[in-house]
Amino acid sequence: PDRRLGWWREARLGLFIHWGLYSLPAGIWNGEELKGAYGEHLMLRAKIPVKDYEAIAGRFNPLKFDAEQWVQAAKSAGLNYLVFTAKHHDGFAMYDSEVSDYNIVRRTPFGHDPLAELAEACRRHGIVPCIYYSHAMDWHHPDSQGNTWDYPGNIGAYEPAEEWIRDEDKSSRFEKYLEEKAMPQIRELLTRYGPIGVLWFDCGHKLTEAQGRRFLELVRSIQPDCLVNRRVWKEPLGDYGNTSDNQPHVRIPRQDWESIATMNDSWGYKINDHNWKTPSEILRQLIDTVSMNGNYVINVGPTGDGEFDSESLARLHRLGTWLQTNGDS
Ligand code: FUL
Repeated sequence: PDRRLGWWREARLGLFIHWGLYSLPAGIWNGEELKGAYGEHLMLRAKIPVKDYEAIAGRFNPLKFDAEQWVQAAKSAGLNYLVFTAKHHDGFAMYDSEVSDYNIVRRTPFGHDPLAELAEACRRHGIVPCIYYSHAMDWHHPDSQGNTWDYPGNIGAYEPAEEWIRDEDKSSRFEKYLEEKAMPQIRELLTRYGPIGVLWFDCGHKLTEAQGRRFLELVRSIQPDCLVNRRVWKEPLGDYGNTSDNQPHVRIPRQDWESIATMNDSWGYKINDHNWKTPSEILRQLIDTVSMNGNYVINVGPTGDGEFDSESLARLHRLGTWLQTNGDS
């Protein structure tokens, strides 16, 4: 594990990027504002039918997307790795996937593969490219978890593994989703974009331990040096632990841990989320985490046009200037 963790312990700081179809409605659906939930959870919270959610793709044309600019922003903020949402819970792949045509290249007028462009830009600037993948939940696939409004027989968004595992139909259909979509997409992600620093899994507590292990082993078999966070299942699987979302002060009593934080309340862009942490609050979280030997990953949710909004940019800028004056490199 030390061989794998070496670069990560040194890197200390990362940028999380939550970008997907949800970035376009930005927390508003049919004129109604999504309250008290993350922007990227819009589909679940507003119970948007697959057909209607799919239609967002037809309007998704982020012409301002510029991988070079995003990576430059991370670089000048002093962040050393970048975690990009290749597929979030909505099931839409933000890369060119042959496993499922429900992806940015095949379904949107934009037609670029942002992951390919980001991975290249990262390598040019010495930033380690990492991939977020929602392996347990997929609200688009008829056999996965979470979407019970289109697929009433499905595993519910908050149904623990101990419950659905006893339901033969639910568990065999969920296996089908794992075999036909999640695992093959992980394989694509690890064979097409060069060496990946971390495969950042999410909500693995919704799997059985055996399923968690299969994902871990899949990653190991393709890229043995790629790190896997514990959300692949839960303790003790994986290389390092994460705090709960936005709990930077909760230290995980292990050597290797990572705290993840938003700048406002949402990970995905939400136009009416103005609850921004001040630059000093963000700095304080960073310092607290690093002083307790943790890694700190700060999030930006780019807009549906493909840009970092000005509030996020201002905060990244502040981090960069502080680190330049006070950092050790
Ligand atoms: C959570 C997810 O449900 C959020 O949408 C976000 O991706 C966060 C980092 O992890 O579990």
